[in-house]
Amino acid sequence: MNYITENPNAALTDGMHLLVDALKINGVEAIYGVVGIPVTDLARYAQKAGIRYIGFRHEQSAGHAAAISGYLTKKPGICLTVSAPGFLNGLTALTEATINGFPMIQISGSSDRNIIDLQQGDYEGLDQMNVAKPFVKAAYRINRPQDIAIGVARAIRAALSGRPGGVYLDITTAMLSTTMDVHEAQASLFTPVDPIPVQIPCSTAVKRALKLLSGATKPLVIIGKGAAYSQAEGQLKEFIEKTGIPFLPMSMAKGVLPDDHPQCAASARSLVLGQADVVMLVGARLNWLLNHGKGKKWNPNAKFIQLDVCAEEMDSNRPIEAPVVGSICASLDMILCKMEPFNIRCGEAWMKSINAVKQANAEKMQQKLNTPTEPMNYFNSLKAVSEVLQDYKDIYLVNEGANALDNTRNIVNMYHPRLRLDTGTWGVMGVGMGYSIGAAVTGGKQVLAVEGDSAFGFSGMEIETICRYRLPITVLVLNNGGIYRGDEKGQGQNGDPAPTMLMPEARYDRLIEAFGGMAFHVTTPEELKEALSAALASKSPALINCVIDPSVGLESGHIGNLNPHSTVK
Ligand code: OXT
Ligand code: ADP
Ligand code: MG
Repeated sequence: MNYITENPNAALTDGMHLLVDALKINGVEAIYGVVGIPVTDLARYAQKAGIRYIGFRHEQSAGHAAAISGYLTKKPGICLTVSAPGFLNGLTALTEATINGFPMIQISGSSDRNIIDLQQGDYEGLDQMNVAKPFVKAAYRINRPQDIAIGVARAIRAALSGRPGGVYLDITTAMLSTTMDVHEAQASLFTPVDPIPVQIPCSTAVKRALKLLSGATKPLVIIGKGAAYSQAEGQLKEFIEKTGIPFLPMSMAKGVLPDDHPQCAASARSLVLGQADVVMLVGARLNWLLNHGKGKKWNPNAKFIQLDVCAEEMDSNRPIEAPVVGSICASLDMILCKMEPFNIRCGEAWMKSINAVKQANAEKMQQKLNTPTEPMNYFNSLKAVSEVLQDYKDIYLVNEGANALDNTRNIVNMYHPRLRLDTGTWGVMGVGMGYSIGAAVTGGKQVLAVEGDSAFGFSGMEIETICRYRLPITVLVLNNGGIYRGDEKGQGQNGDPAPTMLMPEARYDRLIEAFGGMAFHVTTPEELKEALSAALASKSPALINCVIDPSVGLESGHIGNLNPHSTVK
């Protein structure tokens, strides 16, 4: 329902109502934010107009919720913030969305331009648009209500087209209260046509890639979260199964094809990176997560094919022998269509050597999973989690921490696309509750968030948000009492705890009790299984405090080599 239908006799509307109408006709279903001057009424009007408003305790979590909603739906997630401090609180998430390639729009109220520009000390005064610019894909300001429709359309296009990303949309207090003729206002509204234009790759580029692949003896496909975002699972399945080529999923791409697929090489990672002679990247960048495509992890003679919508990504870290610039689905469609004459078929010997390593690593892993310890460690606790999840293969798994992240990624298999939501390209802590809330609201499925105790602390107050909206989210805090581990002794003279220390005896379960959610405190795998089963069956807010041995975590998890004084480079 828009302003005219709701107020048939009104001659005028204003910026605030018109913005709600513009969001509504552009299909915005939810806004994630924190209200205050000057956007409180905006949230009220949006709610009244049928847009779901989810109010958070901190803008960063609201931003993460919007970002993940964008990733899951290919529609920009919307975050609403107040001026200056609220804007800045949301900016980390907006930047994170840009780095990850998730479409998101942060709409922020801003104070009086005349006072800000002369630095005369306005209430929450900050030159927000210019502050945002270096961190986002695009930043726009709407100064007049008659520009709202265009401003929103520009924000949507910028967020969605090419490589998706974060867009900042500045709305001034003055604009929100400026009136205009209601009929002219309604007539200005529109929805942008084809905001994600399909980019068809050049057929020469596709043939070049197929020729390279046809000469490979040890081919490898690396599937990244760009492929997950593109919803390319159908084409990828066909390509992988027709060619017999092994695939390595990046963290958030786990489940694009199921982890138990016979061609999945996740548990033979070092082998495939070290030996593959032709590597086809599908929506994955050669950034730090792939050692920039060089160094001792990689076969120095490997040649690369890269499928990406972003032309300047090619050669960003090393030469790409066969760049295929285009939308992933369109590129894979063309590859499937043109591949027959190239007769691409992965040799048996390559798959056999991969299978041998997979089996050896699986046996090593089984041994760790099956070794009981007291207190629990990451392996026996996550084995319990993985067993319970066999009955919940279709729920979101949000995951952050260091050891809590790396071990969950390797122990808990994913079976469906876009269900694993984690720290992503930046390795950032604090996404946990925002992602959980955004996924639950957007996807309508229940969520399990597996959190390190430090990671949880970054957004823990959103437990109240989860309880307020009665969302089906279970938070499992793997509590080892610290960042990486919880047994370090402080080295100062005054008895202060070590920099990595948190409180090992902390009872995170008591937090959720304060808001009426289900609380569990567990110390054995059996208790964990029971608690997790009950929590997931309830489909209501729950938190499990799971006591992990403080001495078992690795410094920085699997990326300890990145520490300046690490000896494992
Ligand atoms: O082939 P090989 O032999 O090599 O074996 C590999 C696989 O084949 C094999 N494997 C398997 N074997 C058997 N079975 C299965 N299923 C299987 N699967 C795999 O296992 C090995 C390893 O495989 P993997 O993991 O795939 O490979 P590898 O080499 O590890 O992969 C490399 C990476 C880089 C791709 C991968 O590790 C990865 O994706 N890593 C992401 C790392 C990351 O982003 N970490 C988060 C950041 S850490 C740090 O920065 C933290 N901070 C600082 C901070 C941050 N981040 N943000 C902000 C805002 N402020 C501060 C903080 C505060 S973490 C952190 C909190 C930590 O404390 P918590 O309490 O929260 O957490 P705990 O650590 O639990 O205490
Ligand atoms: P991962 O961390 O899983 O390796 P990255 O975020 O590094 O994945 O890479 C994702 C890549 O996917 C980005 O380079 C981005 O440009 C690309 N991408 C995203 N959406 C599409 C799309 N629809 N078509 C083609 N490429 C895409
Ligand atoms: Mg910890």
